[in-house]
Amino acid sequence: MKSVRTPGVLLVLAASLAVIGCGKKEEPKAAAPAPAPVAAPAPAPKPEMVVKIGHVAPLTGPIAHLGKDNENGARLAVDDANAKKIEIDGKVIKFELLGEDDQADPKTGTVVAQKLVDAKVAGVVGHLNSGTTIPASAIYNAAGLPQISPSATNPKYTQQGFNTAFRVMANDIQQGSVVGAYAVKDLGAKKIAIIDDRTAYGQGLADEVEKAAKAAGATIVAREFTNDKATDFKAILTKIKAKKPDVIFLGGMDAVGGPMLKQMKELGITAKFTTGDGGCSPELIKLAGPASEGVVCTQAGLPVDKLPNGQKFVEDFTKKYGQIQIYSPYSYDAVMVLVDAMKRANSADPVKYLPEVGKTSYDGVTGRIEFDEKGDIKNGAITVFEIKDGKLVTLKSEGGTAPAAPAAAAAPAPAPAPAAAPAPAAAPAPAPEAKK
Ligand code: ABU
Repeated sequence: MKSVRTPGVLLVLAASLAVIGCGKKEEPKAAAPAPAPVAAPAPAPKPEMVVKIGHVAPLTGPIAHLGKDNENGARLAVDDANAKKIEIDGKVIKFELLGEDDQADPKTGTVVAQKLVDAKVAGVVGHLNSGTTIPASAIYNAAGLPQISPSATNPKYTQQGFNTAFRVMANDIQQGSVVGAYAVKDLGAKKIAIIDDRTAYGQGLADEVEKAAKAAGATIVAREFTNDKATDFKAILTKIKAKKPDVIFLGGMDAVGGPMLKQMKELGITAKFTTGDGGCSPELIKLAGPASEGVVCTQAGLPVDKLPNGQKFVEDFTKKYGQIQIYSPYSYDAVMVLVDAMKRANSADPVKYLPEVGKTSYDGVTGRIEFDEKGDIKNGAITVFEIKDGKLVTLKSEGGTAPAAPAAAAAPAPAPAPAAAPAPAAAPAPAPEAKK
């Protein structure tokens, strides 16, 4: 049998340790610090992508004020779009406006059009003049770039078979027929004298007015012309005075109309002066002064300050840039139509989003925007104004589609109506009122 023996010294040590162990009061242990919360990793910022939009208008020369008005409208749209931090294809888009000056000159128009193509813009808003818009449109078309003119009204622009050409206002076939009929039926003109500035717009609109006035029963007693840089019209006005017209129509811009009105007054011509959208501006009133009283003119759209989305535009624009001339609301909408098409295509590549431009149904500051197969606005509007007490006063509108009024941001949800009434499709004709 194996004997187990414990050595005496070990026994003593064990006993001593037992005594020490029993006598020690255990110190309270400090609570272990809670593990630091692991911070959730900050979401990676979405990548940014710059999308360039071209804009072209005359920024120098006699109608630079209109070119700047157009460009400022486009600039406001870019600022508003950037404030919305629009995402396309997972990227936050930073829109940049590349503004070019075509000096209202057809040749310069094609040069700056190519410059924008080379700068790889995604689309173009412009040009202002029909005479520059039409030749430039061939360059944009060859590059597959969507182009929306906010102001060129010559019908030829959208009659070339280009799937890239669009306009957001009525054309001069519509405008000419309204002006010609108004001169005869509303102003009672039997004898009409017509002057144009030999531009694509001025001459084209004058031809349409002549056709419509003749169809309504008037006689054209004079057909004279000048140019878009001229400031002395005494020779042609003297010839016209001898024909004793009831109405004079000018196919030209406000820079020509202003001094022409002053010289009509100096020559004692009392015929009613009428003109189209290019002369229907606050600048005409400034240039002609009291000689502008009673002028009747048209614009190729609805009065923006009477439209639900238009009122905010008028406030924002005038705060930032001052008085609206004519087309800035249309250049604002033209930018927004491009942006809207990019969003729907989820791409800023012109190849991918161009087809969406044609399918646009957009409620802009100028009304509902939809395009026909040629790229003209569907149901374009013409508004007739008269200058009274130094202001453009709406007389009547034909055509156009106003969007439904936008919901007030903070308004409580309305109680459901028993039966919803359909929103009227067409804008009611605005009551005569001064245009802001
Ligand atoms: N729509 C009048 C001014 C611009 C243009 O068509 O030439």
